[in-house]
Amino acid sequence: MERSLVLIKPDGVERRLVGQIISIYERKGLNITALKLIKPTREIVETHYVEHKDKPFFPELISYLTRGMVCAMIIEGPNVIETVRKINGATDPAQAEMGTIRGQYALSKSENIVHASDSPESAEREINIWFPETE
Ligand code: FUP
Repeated sequence: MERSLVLIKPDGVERRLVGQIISIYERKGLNITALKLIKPTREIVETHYVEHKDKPFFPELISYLTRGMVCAMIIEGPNVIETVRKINGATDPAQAEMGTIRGQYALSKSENIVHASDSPESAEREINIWFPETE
């Protein structure tokens, strides 16, 4: 059984899409094993996106993620990392298939509504950041 750290970013919470997005993961048959709404600190978000710290879009990315509430989840299931990234769609919503969350609900590459871990190692690192109490 694999785990993924999934975020519904502030645009998703602001637009009241939390329920609809969670139901997509649930209908697929995946299990949500931890869930919380959190207004993340700059430190949490900078640690989460440390791989992008030298990119030109980093300051914008940090202010986007810290501007409001985020719904953080641990999702478990067989092959969950690949499955959730497929459900979320391409990073750039303009490239995302229409059946995906980003394809349906997002317009911009910088505000792309959801995040999901890209490997088991990333998942464990990100779960430690967002759910330190579960470790
Ligand atoms: P993903 O793994 O799909 O979340 O995508 P990345 O790790 O490549 O990007 C992380 C976040 O950085 C994206 F969700 C949005 C932001 N980003 C930009 O704002 N501009 C870019 O050109 C690429 C990423």
